[in-house]
Amino acid sequence: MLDKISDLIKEVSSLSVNNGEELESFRLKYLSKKGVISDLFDDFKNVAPENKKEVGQNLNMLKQQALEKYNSIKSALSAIDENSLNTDLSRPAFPFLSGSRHPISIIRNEIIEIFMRIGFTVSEGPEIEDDDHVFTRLNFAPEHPARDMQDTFYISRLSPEDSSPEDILLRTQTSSVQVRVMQSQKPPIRTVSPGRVFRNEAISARAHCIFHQVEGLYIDENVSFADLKQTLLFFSREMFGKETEIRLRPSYFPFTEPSAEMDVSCKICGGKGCNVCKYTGWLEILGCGMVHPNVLEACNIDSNRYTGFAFGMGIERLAMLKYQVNDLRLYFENDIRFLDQFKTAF
Ligand code: 2U9
Repeated sequence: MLDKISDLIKEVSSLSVNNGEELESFRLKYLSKKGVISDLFDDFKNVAPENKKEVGQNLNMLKQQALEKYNSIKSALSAIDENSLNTDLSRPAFPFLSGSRHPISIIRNEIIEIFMRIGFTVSEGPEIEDDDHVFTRLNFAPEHPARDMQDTFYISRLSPEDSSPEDILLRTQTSSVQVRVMQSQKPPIRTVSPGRVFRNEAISARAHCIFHQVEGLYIDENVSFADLKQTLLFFSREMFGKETEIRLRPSYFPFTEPSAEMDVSCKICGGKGCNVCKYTGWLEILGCGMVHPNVLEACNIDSNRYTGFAFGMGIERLAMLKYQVNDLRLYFENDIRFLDQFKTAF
């Protein structure tokens, strides 16, 4: 009997059980009432008394070993069962909600990156400004209509009728940042200033009281109008494609002289005329000019030694042209259904 028990111990330990069915066969063969171990216990009464102790110990060892093997395989198989429930490949995927860049940020970054490639730095400044940096040093006459309360949001104004350089207001253009750059740095200066600006306008599909600009400034010795034209041609071709043409039309701004407005050839119709370019073949995208000597002097830069060019563009206008979304309000409402459509852009 001892030999039989020791054979069974070896058999139980080497037996491989891989699934529930095999485990049940194992239980029936070794552990059930009609199993081999139970038979051995029945035969135990026939063992000679002097062998009872040794046979009994071995028999108990066999039973214990079979039980432990059964229990450990049972719990391992039920863990596999639970795991396979968790990795049900037919279950719908967990929805990971990813954000997207705002269209205004996408266009702003594109503009900044193009100018950075040709040596422009990025400068930022306060949205709450004083009259001195927004108007006076930019050569706005004291009675200029832009200073009017109907056009500018004032935070504090010494007199409702007259403007004063100490008046505090929301900046109407980011050139105020560049005034600060000129006051604190010596030429050569090559910088773009992106940011929010504020104008006292009724909100509609075509106008908003907040919008975004990128303004550029380049000051050095011998900077000419030809430099301005070539820089803007480079920018336009990087932004709108290498076939793009530009044209400059004379204009007027207090801070530049001469001043111009720049159009790019319409990318949609290739200049032939369509409803986007209103059948002109051209789209107006920015204003520009040579920095007025009065502005250089007001910012402590010698206008006999240095010249410079400047330009400014509204980002919403570029976004409207690029994405053909012509209601300005959509750019400010942050409706997820609108923003989601810019997921593939970055
Ligand atoms: C300094 C001096 C001059 C920046 C310039 C424009 C022309 C211009 C408009 C475009 C559409 C504003 O957003 S908009 O309404 N801007 O036409 N901006 S030149 O001139 C400067 C800048 C800084 C020190």
